Amino acid sequence: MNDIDKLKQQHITILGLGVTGLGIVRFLVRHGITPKIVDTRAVPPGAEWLAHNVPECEAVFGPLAEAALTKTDVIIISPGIPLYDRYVAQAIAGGTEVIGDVELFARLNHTPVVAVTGSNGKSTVVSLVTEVCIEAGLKVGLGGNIGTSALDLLDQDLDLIVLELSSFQLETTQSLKCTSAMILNITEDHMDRYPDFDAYCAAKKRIFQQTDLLVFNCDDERTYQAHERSLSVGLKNADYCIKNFPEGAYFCAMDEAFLPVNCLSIPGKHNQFNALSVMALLSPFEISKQAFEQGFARFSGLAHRCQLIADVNGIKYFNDSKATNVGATVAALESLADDSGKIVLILGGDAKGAEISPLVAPLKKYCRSILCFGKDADLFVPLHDNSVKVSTLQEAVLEAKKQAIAGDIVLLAPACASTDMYPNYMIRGDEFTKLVGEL
Ligand code: UMA
Ligand code: ADP
Repeated sequence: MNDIDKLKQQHITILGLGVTGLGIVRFLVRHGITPKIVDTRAVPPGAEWLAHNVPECEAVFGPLAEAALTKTDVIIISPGIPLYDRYVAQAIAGGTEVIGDVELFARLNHTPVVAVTGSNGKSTVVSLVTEVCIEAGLKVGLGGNIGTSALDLLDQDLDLIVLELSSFQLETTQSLKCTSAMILNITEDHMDRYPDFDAYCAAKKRIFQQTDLLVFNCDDERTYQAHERSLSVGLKNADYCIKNFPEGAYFCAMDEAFLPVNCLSIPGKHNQFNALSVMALLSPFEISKQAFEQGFARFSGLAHRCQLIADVNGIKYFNDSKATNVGATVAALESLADDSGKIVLILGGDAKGAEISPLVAPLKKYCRSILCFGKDADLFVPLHDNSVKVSTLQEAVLEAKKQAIAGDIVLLAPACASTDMYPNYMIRGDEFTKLVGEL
């Protein structure tokens, strides 16, 4: 009996009706399975779609009670809900199997997979992998945490599937077989979800459970696991690294110069690391140098990631609203700063319980001043001699204009999630762009 036939004989509950839940409903319904749907929100994002398209599904919305998750064989859980949730834990203890959408995908998939996790850079790396594959003429599908349900890729005719995986998704995944997989880096994030940093790292390591080629960051030992086939990536001294030659700096693979670094359009050292990661991840596939060169040149970066949005009177404004943790903010400061003390940094929001001390040295070195807003503004204020607390992003932008002088950079890289004040980081970044446009 194949996995779909097995599912047809089981009682299935989908827990969560956001992007993931909807992907699961669509997939199951396509295969003739009618699941029960549960979400703790009174009106989850997918409620209207469900009522219009699959009204026959039993749906229970509102605070979870014991009854909602009992008498079910399998719960397919969304990543926003932790396994330690009281009612989920009770179901597991009672013998119910709990899996994620990526696990269901993995059980059914036969297409080669390249998978990427890490605290920062996932979306950029998987997008660049995809861009290079398209240049190489491959039929490639991109999904996972980047926003498309992995299950939506299953019924397509593809040569390769590229998955961005979050630690939340990996917690409920065990059957994923990857041709190559990488943990880009691990710095503190989501400390409001995990009991400690080790638990967060352990969730990320699950990406390597059945991987043929393991790729790791040579400067971050937590990204490594002993394995018979592995490749290291780093700016220096790695299997994939940058070397200087008389004619300039080159991306190198196993000591061989491959492409000049200046063929990459996206700026900053962290993006050079990302490009090297793409080369290592795609090494099992036969992809021409020309495809890499064109992909690297054409990819102009994703919005809200260290994006130059304006130059007003010699002051450059960068939107890095996707810097939702400390590691990303440090990377932005290190990438953008040519000289010390020329950055006016806007930060704050929901710090998600993170340890913020790694910001102290880079803030001191690179920032003229810091403007702090949002729920955790008071955490950041003491980190710099010249800090100002503001109540809105608008106030922050006006204050930044006063403080910055020609040649400076004003950078929104909040080191925090946006959800205390905005629906998501994109809307925060869009508002910043609009406010800067009004200066
Ligand atoms: N929620 C409830 N009750 C429920 C179900 C969810 O309150 O019954 C809450 C969650 O706690 C969370 C929110 O609703 O705050 C969304 O949760 P979800 O699991 O329904 O999320 P989806 O809409 O399915 O989106 C998820 C990922 N979201 C999370 O992991 C929180 C999306 O990543 C991802 O793009 C999508 O699946 C497709 O794979 C977002 C994200 O923030 C962008 N990811 C985190 C990150 O990148 O740092 C991990
Ligand atoms: P993710 O999907 O992991 O959140 P993104 O590519 O969306 O990654 O980038 C998120 C943030 O991390 C942005 O602020 C970006 O500038 C920064 N970033 C990108 N690549 C790296 C990297 N290799 N190391 C550290 N920070 C990075």
